[in-house]
Order: sequence, then structure tokens, then C-alpha cells
Amino acid sequence: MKVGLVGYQGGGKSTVFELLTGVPPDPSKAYTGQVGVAVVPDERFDRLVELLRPRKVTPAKIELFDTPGLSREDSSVNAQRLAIIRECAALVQVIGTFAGWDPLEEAKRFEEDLILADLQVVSNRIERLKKDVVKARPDRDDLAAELEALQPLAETLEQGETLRDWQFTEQQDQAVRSFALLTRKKQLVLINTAESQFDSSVLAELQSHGLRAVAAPVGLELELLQLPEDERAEFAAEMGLTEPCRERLLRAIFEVTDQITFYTCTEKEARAWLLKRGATALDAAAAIHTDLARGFIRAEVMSADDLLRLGSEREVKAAGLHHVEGKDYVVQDGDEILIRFNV
Ligand SMILES: Nc1nc2c(ncn2[C@@H]2O[C@H](COP(=O)(O)OP(=O)(O)OP(=O)(O)O)[C@@H](O)[C@H]2O)c(=O)[nH]1
Ligand SMILES: [Mg+2]
Repeated sequence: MKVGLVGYQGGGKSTVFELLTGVPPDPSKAYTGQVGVAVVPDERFDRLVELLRPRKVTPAKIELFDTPGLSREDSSVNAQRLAIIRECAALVQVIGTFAGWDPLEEAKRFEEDLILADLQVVSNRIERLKKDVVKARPDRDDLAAELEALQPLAETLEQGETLRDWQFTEQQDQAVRSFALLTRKKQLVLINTAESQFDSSVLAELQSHGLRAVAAPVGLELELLQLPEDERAEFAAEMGLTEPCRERLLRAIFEVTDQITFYTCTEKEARAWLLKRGATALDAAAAIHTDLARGFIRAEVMSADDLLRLGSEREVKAAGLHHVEGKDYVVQDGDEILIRFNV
């Protein structure tokens, strides 16, 4: 699952990318985008590792996609850049207040761009359907149903609203699947502030507009990390940087993806995995290895919190909190899972 760093040119997307992944942006990828990974901070996993002391530790990672910024002046280049954004599962719009833009204005403007792009895709399909549905075709009924499913979506977009909170029917879901609609993606606004102090009323404004938002002095923090270690404290004091923002941002980005974390722990390796909320034990098995899904027998599950509280698997079992589940079990955030399989 790729999370896109998106927005207008010069907002600081690549600066955020570098801070979070540790990888400097590659200029040769400026027009295509660049993928990097970052570890998802997970305090519960850290405590599990401390308790179990496995030989190997593998935390969960999230994929970040630094995309080319949209142009404010020349919207003709934006169609291709919006197409790049379509590949992302969730969006983080980076707005740089250091550049003098008003965050709420910029967020609204970006939203309009996304709405227009979606409207174009949906309208194109509607026009096509209107032409085909009057022809004598064997699939006429299906086309008519698709047309009916798409029309309310187009109306919503025409009214300048996103599809983020829309309850899609199965038919609608099917009809738009290949469009990867931009305004249907989960989104976070990340305000890249020039200074460590920031007027947080902007966050409240964005939130009342229906957008989740966080703010952080990303540029300053990156600068700090690039200094020799013995100069950092002085720079931080001078700039008023009290608490590092990297982990807080990664956590906020992780939350916007709507995933949960589950764990697999053996003496050899403790590992954290990400899974779509609502996914099953079979999905969890497939995330680990296709063999585990193919030969799935059962999942042995306990909650990491119980394990941490009681101190050992034996104690969890003694307390009756260890359970055996089938393929359809909906994995819960924080489950520790052992998949039994046979291939
Ligand atoms: N003063 C200041 N400058 C910043 C900050 N963050 C980024 N910049 C500068 O702003 C410029 C643009 O930052 P980038 O991170 O390249 O912005 P971008 O969003 O990736 O831009 P595009 O890839 O062109 O869309 C660079 O020169 C950065 O050094 C900040 O917090 N403060
Ligand atoms: Mg960039």
C-alpha cells in the first residue's frame, strides 16, 4: 500500500520524504515520483521485543511515494501528475506555510483539482454509456444499471463535494473500481511550518472542513538531523525544537491508511505486519506467505496486550485468553498470531 505525498509544487513533499525515509530525493525521478520506505513507530511492538528478546526484529514498514507537485500556474501539466497520484492508496497533502500560502485555501484548491479530475473520469464514462445504452447490444441492461449507478456520483462531484464519505453500493463500487477515484482516497493534510511555533487554529479549521490535519516544522527538523551530532542540541534550542516530529508524523500517516498491526513472534523472529482493517486470518496468512494461505489450517491468537500484561504465552493460556480461530476470523489490531498450515 503506497501512501502518496501530494500537493502543489514546492510545498515540501520531498523534504518530508527525506525526513521520513532517510532517502534524499533523486532529481532524475522528479517527474515520475520516488518510492521509499519508513518504519511505522509502534510502542507496543517495542515492548514485545523487550519481553521476548527474539534473535531478529522486523518492524512494519510503510511505503511513501514522493510525487511530482501540481502546478498552480500551468494546469495543462497536471493531468499526468494527477494520474501518478491515482496509484496511491492514501494521500498526504503537504502544504508549506513557509512559502506564504494559506493552508485552508490551498487545501480547498487542491480538493477542487481532485474533484474536477474525478468528475472528468466519471463523466467520460457516463457519456460513453449514454451512447451505448441506446444501441441493440446484449449487455444493454448492464450498461443501463451502470449508468444509473454512476449518475449520483457525478452529481455529487458537480456540486463540488468529494466522495470520501460516500457509502458506495456494490454496483457503484464495481463501476468505479478501475477509476481509482482521487476524492475517495483517505487523506491527511500535513502542514510544513517554517518555524517550531505554529498557530494551531488552522488545524481546527481544516478539521471542520472534514480534513484530518497535522503540522510540523519538517524543514527545520531535517536540517537538525543533518548537523553533526554535537551541534544538534544548540540548534534545537535556538530554533525552539522541543520534541522530534518524525515519529508523530509517521504515526499520523499510518493512521490515515486505515490499517491495523498484527504480530508474529517466535524465538527466531518478532515481526510486525500491517493489514487492512476488517481483514481475516486468511488474509493475514497470505500477507506472510502464499503457502500459509494455501495450506491454512488454523490461527492461534492472543492479544499482544494480554501477553505484555501477563508476561508469557503460558500465563495467557492459563487465563483462558488464548484462542484458536478459522479462516474467517477478523484480525484485531494488536493480535499476536501463529498460523498452522500444511502444504
Ligand atoms: N524555509 C523553508 N524552506 C523549506 C522548508 N521545507 C522545504 N523547504 C524548501 O522549499 C523548497 C521546496 O521543497 P521540496 O521539498 O523540494 O518541495 P516539493 O513539494 O517536493 O516540490 P516539488 O517536487 O517541486 O513539487 C526547497 O528549496 C526546500 O529546501 C521549510 O520548512 N522551510
Ligand atoms: Mg519534490
